[in-house]
Amino acid sequence: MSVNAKVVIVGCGISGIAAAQRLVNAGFQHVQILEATARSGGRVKTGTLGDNIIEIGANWIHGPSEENPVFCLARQYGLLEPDALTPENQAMDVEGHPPWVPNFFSSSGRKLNAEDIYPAQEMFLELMSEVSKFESQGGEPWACVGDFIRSEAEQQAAEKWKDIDAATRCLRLCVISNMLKVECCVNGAHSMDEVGLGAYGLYKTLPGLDCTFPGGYEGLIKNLMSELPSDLVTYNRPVRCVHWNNTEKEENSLMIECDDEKKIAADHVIVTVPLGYLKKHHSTLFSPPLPLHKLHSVERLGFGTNNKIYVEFDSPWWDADCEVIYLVWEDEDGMLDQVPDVQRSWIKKLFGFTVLKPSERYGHVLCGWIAGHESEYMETLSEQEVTHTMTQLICRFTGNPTVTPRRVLRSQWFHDPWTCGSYSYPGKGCSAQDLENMMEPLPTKGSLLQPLQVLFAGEATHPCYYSTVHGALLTGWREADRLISHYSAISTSEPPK
Ligand code: 6YU
Repeated sequence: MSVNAKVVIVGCGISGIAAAQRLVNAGFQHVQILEATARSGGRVKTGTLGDNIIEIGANWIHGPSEENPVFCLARQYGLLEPDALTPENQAMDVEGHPPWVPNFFSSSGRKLNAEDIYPAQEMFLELMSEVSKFESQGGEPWACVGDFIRSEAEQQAAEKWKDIDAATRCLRLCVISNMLKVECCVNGAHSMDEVGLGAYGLYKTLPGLDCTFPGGYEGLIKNLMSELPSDLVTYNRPVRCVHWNNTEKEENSLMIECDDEKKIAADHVIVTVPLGYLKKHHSTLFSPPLPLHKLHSVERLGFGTNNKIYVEFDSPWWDADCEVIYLVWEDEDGMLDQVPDVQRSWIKKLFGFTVLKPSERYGHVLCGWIAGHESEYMETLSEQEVTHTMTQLICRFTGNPTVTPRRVLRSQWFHDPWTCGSYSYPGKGCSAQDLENMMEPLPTKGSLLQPLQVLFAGEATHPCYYSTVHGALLTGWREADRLISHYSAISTSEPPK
């Protein structure tokens, strides 16, 4: 098939790249990507800390197994370690919660006894797995995940832990606050009070124990880009407005206006801008504006911030087998995941660290995780202030006033003007229909206008793998396939010449 229609793709993240790859391979002759920044990859972004490769954006392949296209591509390009390729690794089903070896430290400078903590962790994980089931059942008892967890945990704590001493019971409730903060990071939400209880279960996990790219996630982008024509992407070319149903022009009803005033006529545009960007700029990005039902879904879906703070040390203060460190504040028995005074105590939102492994490769590097408005405030501080606060925090929790980080580096996704946060989650009142609305092309079905003018891809348009790289990639393929089927139908219905 050779198709002359002109397709413009807005954004060169994984979804835009995947759409372009599929269209070019199917014989589309005029495909162009317009990217606002000077690089490809969007939220797949690899950096360095000293000599170490670190991920500023996406970290893991979630569910690396046969059904995950990111896993299959990474395997094909030889980007994974042998461990990740084993059938045992692919078969492990951890439902989004890898069984990492934890260390717990408390705000009074003690390393906590894991046995005291496990009952709280176990209870929390059981409740989260109940949360996932509401979607299929309907009629949920609370509007948000936070309220459900708090009410159930309170009740169960009163029954199950009635005979244990008050200090241990209080500590376990503090652990639940910590677990809620972990979930804020996983979901990219400010608080679990903002995540819809009914819609939480829309997210589907894949089997496979999460793995990383030893040479960096961007290796995937580089490999995909090397298969595309080199002049396909125009960098530093932000799109200001997509004029659809443009009746002024005769040939194309679609015109893409860039920030530098350049105007590009096209037959189709695939918009892959992040939901955060869309929330902020939808009123100027589309003319005429988005239909109301689509706009309501843009508003209902959540898009929050999750940032990383990497910290490197000369020597470890955690156990050799430790994979994750949880920091438990002993004054947080109210099971809350938000701090009362963001400016003074933003650091309390950081749930802890994942440990970069193996240490032979990385040395002693931890990745701190912080979500929400506290994370957005952290972005406004200077590197020195962040380093100082991190140092104080670690000294306090280890009870060792001499522990000093060698280097610190943080991400700043909220203030990235082309992303405006990290990734999407289903907000309160969301349903599967909102994700359907997100992916619906314009003009909507039933219209007599030229079809498939504006198509939508990107992680926030996947019905069950939103917030992931594999979800984003699949949406790029989906929208390319929509156009491919459209043109195959036209070519087969044309009478022979
Ligand atoms: C994953 C992971 N991961 C951590 C952090 C972040 C994300 N994700 P892009 O934004 O890439 O591309 C759009 C482009 O458009 C971009 O280049 C812009 O510059 C451009 N653009 C914008 N405006 C424009 C304009 N006007 N004109 C022209 N161009 C414009 N995913 O699989 N594993 O470990 C993580 C993580 C800190 C920030 C992640 C992870 C999310 C992915 O990075 C993200 O989905 C995709 O890269 C998006 O690709 P895209 O093409 O759509 O947009 C159980 C359960 C609970 C439910 N949730 C669990 C999910 C867990 C998600 N976990 C994520 C965790 C981490 C740590």
